[in-house]
This record gives sequence, C-alpha cells and structure tokens, in this order.
Amino acid sequence: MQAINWASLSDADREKLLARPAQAQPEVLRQQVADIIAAVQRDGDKAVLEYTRRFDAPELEQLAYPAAEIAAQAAKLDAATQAAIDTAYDTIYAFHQAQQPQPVTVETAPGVVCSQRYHGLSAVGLYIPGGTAVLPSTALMLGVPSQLAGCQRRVLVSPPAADGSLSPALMYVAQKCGITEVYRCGGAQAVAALAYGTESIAPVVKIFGPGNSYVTQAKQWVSQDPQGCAIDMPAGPSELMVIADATANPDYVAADLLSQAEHGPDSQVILVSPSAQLIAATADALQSQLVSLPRAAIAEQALASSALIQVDSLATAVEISQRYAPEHLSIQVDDTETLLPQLTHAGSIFVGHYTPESGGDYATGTNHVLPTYGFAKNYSSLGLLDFYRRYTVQEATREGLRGLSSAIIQLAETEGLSAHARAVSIRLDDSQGNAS
Ligand code: HSO
Ligand code: ZN
Repeated sequence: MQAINWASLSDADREKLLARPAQAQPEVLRQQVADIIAAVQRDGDKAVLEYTRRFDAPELEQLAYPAAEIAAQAAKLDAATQAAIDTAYDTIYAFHQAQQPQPVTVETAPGVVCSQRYHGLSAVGLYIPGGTAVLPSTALMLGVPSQLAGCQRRVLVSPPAADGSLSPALMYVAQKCGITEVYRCGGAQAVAALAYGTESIAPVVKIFGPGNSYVTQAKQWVSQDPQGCAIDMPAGPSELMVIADATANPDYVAADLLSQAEHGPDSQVILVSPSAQLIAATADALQSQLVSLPRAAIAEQALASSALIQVDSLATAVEISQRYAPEHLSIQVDDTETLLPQLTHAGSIFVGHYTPESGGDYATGTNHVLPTYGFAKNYSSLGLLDFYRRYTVQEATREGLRGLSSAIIQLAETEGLSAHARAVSIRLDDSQGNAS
C-alpha cells in the first residue's frame, strides 16, 4: 500500500479518497430483494423455506428451531468458549444495564404535570448473519440489551448450516440471553418474515442487526413500508480509521487494520498519520502480518481499496476523521486527551495503544453494532435505548388549564383552529366543573 500525501490532493481527489465503495448494481439488488419480499408476503413459510433450502440447508423441513435442539447445541459448546462468552456477556451487561433510561416528571406550569416514560419494545427481531463468518458476538450485542429492556418477544433469526443446525456458540448465547424463539433463515427472506409475519413467525415491530447487502436492502425496504416495521440503523460494510502519531507501534496499527480488513472484501481501513516513518513501518507490517492470516485473500481485497494518508498535523487528521465519520476510530497517539473531545463523528472510539478495535467487537462492553458509511455523523451507536419506546404523558388540573388557557386559545386562533380553542374554553366556561 502506498502512502498518500493529503496536502498534495485536490478537494475532488480528497472526496474520492474518502468515498465509500458504491453498491455495484443497485437496481438489480433492489429488484431481487423486492421479488423475495413479495414472495414471502404471498407464500409465507413456504417461500422462506424454499429460499432457505436453496441458499443454506437443502433439506430443511421447518424454520423454527425446537427448544430441545437449542439446548442440545448449546450443551455441545466447549468450556473455553463458554467462559469467553460468559466474560463478554458480563461486560456487555454491565455497560448496557447502566444505560437504563430514567423517567422524568416535571411540573411545567402550576397544575400541569408532564412526564416522559419508557417501555421496552413489544417484539424485536434479532438478525445474526451467517455466511463466511458466524458471529455469536453479534447475538450478545443484540440479545443482552433486548433482555435488559424486557422486550416481550425476542426473535432470533440466522441462516442455518447445510445440515440445518445453528452453531453451538450462537445457541449458548441465545440461552444466556433467555431467547427461546429461534428461526433458521437469513437474507432478505428472513427480514421479510420478521416484518410481515408468516404462518410460523409472528411479525415484530423492529429489526436489529447487521447483514449483507440483501439484508440491508430488505431492512431499508420494510422500514419504508407503513405495513413493515422499524429498523435499528442503515448499515454497510465494516470500517476502521486509525489516527496514529510517531509514538504508535506500527505492528499494533497493522494488526488493527487487518482485523477489520478480514471482515470482507468491501471493508475499508484507513490510517491517518503525521509520521512518514510510522506509515512506512505500518505498510511493511501489513505485508508481513497478512501472509499468516487464514483470511488473507479477503483482507488483501479490502486493503486494495484502503489508504494510508500522511497529514501535516494531528489537527488535519481530526478534520479528515470528522469528514469521513468512521464506524470505528482508533486513536493511537501520545496525547489522547486533547484529541478525544474533538472527535465526535465516529461510531465507537478506541483510545490509546492498548485498546484494539477487536476489544470492542467482543468484550470491552460497548456495542459493536455501529453506524457505517458516514452515518456516524447523524446516527447513534446501538445502545439500550434503541430497545425502548419513549412516550409522554401530561395531566392538568382545572386551575392548571386555566393558567395556560390564554396561550392555548391564542395559538389555536393564530392557526385558525377554533375547535382546538373550544376544547379549552368549554371546560373553563363550565361553571359546574366536570359534571360527574
Ligand atoms: N467489527 C464488526 C463486529 C465483529 N467483529 C463481530 C468480530 N465479530 C463490526 O463492528
Ligand atoms: Zn470485527
């Protein structure tokens, strides 16, 4: 990988350098997903089963994963992986438990009390991708907060292996998070089943979790349909930006870049540094570490569309990061305290030389479901609140209403809405008060 000097680029070249790879054939994808959704809406389980047999498990008979099989799979998990999941569960639980929203109640005017309340979403769909890497850690990231929020129905879907099974690690996580409703399906067909329901899968009100371009497109689709459901956030391929100065260890930096690059050929990793020496050493370390990775071919493709950017100062690095808005941002610099407050456009930030991005993927306790594709400018990282609905309540006494009446009546008249005004005056003009 070649270092690129930021100062030598025109603004158009800078824009190009920081652009995310575009979807190859968006129209084709949209049509394919639309067809799948239509088939699921029309034929329900039969369509979902057909797609699942075609793409995942050729002999699958039933989508639901029976409780006995969930337990049997979970029991197969080796003790070391169980212990790892237990540790991650505890840190994720601790961090999300502390996010419990507090209701607020305020007397906004004499005799007028307003409150804001929270209620766990009634039914949530948790999508866990399969494909080249099965990610039980993602099940923790969705399972723990949905458990803490007390969502009544928590439905896990994931594409099964060819024999129709789901992995022991995934089922162990499901068990730990108290998830009992599990279906074996993935892709756009799983999203459609969750959003619209089938004979065996009752619909949910919100779908969470990352997925490939079909899943992302399907989530977008159902979230725009009034008959569909909400989604957590728009999601795309994984990204990491590292800001490093001369105090950073190039071997650590390279290892971090590769940890994101191995997710998929479309992952994007970018190093920004004022140190030419660090950039050169990181480029060397990337090459030497790459060869020993089982997923080297994937990581290499990702590296091809990634960049090492040399800047004149850390201030310019901050500017680039704010403009790019990375999903993950690692700051491996001497003075993190000065930098951190300036970095507000990132999904999750990893501070210092001992906080690898993979730490947050698994076990620091933060959530790894994060806004990608520049959405870290205006979308939040997944947290406990996303599993709640927030709503308001107000109550006025007769005197409280009298106190606000002139404001309400005046505003109603300003807007030409007399019935609004009358709903106030009829109460205050009523000398009896409420007759009952
Ligand atoms: N880095 C991924 C999450 C993940 N990594 C799961 C490993 N397993 C997206 O944030
Ligand atoms: Zn990762």
